[in-house]
Amino acid sequence: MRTQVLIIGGGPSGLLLSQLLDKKGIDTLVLERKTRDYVLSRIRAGILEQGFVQLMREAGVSSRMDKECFVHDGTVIASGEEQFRIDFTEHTGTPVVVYGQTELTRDLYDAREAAGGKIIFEVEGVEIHDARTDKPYVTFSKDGVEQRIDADYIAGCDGFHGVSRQSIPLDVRREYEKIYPFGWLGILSETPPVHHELIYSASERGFSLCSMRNDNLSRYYIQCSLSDSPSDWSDQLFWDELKRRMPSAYADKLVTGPSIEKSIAPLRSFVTEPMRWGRLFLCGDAAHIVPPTGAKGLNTAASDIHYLYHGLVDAILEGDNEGLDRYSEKALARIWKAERFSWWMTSLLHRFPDQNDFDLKMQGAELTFLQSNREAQSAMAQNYVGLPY
Ligand code: FAS
Ligand code: PHB
Repeated sequence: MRTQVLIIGGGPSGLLLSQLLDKKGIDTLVLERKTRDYVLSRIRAGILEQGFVQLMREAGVSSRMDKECFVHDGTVIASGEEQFRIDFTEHTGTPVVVYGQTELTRDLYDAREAAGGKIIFEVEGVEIHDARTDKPYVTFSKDGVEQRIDADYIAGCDGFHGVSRQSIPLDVRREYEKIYPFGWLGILSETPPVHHELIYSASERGFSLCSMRNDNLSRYYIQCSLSDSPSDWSDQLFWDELKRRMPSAYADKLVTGPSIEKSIAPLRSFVTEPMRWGRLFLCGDAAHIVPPTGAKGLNTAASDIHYLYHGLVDAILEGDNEGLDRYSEKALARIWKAERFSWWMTSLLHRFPDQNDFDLKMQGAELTFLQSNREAQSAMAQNYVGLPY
């Protein structure tokens, strides 16, 4: 088999790239380790920057999102009983969109199927060969049969635990990592959101976040210990702890109900450089991870896809390689700004086990400065709605 662009990974990065290239008449093939249902069972991101929304529109996959999404002009930041609002639209002219990653991935799968896109599920043992030549190829097995696909380019969209990043030699890769000493316990409940916008709360008991997916599907998170497991947290224990970590004005009107999903995500900051190795290009979580506090994970995958999509179109249709030659440099420039913002939001709102009284005073002063300074709020808003591509 042969294709122009082989995409490893059928998550949002791989599917969006495949759909965008297909609309330009460029042949792609997606290799996915799991089943479609498994991919869609993972509950992840919820906030989209306008850049992501524009890419979904350009890909012709935005009609359900445009109909069903929420548009948020701001967010609440709370500390104990104190709370204030950051107005994104006032500071930047741009809102954010609330539309679950699960739904946009479903829309992308439906679009690929409608377009006759080639996706091979449940592949095993994917290996990348000759990435440094102009004839790269991939081998893998499917239903026990060894297969090979030759390509002009390979996009590694296979997430943090994928094979693509590992295919770049260790003496070429430079990796940067910070592991946070806590996780996020998240639940999904068929209950009305406690507030019409998100509420990021810092409390002496730890961080919490109130988010949503629609008028009757809420997403809540609390900071938890890395030694916790979801089974340690009954629904009642979760609801009681969440209420302790938000202003009582919201806790008193929180509608609780049975969790329909409960999981713990570890928090890390991670970047690998470079994001290109010959004709292999890394995108999204395959190249970088952020703590979800700044809602940047999925949105940095989008800017990678933007740069790679335009680079591949210019190279394949015009013979102009500048976009591909500058891909890693341009993608990393924006990624590091998102890493900084995600680290800053996480440091601002979480309790760290090794914090001393001075550290707590610094955290409190940072929050008070953000609450009282218009320029600080403008800087936070610019980062949250998404810095330019
Ligand atoms: P993904 O990991 O989504 O997709 C990679 C795909 O490649 C997967 O389907 C995988 O099965 C496949 N794959 C892996 N290895 C393969 C191989 N060898 N061969 C073939 N296929 C292979 N971001 C936010 O903004 N907010 C959040 O709240 C948030 N919560 C998260 C919670 C968790 C538990 C995780 C892990 C991430 C979370 N993220 C969040 C970040 C998340 O949304 C990612 O940024 C987003 O999924 C990135 O998409 P992809 O780059 O497509 O990677
Ligand atoms: C979510 O709705 O899942 C969500 C929202 C904002 C974040 C992280 C997760 O910062």
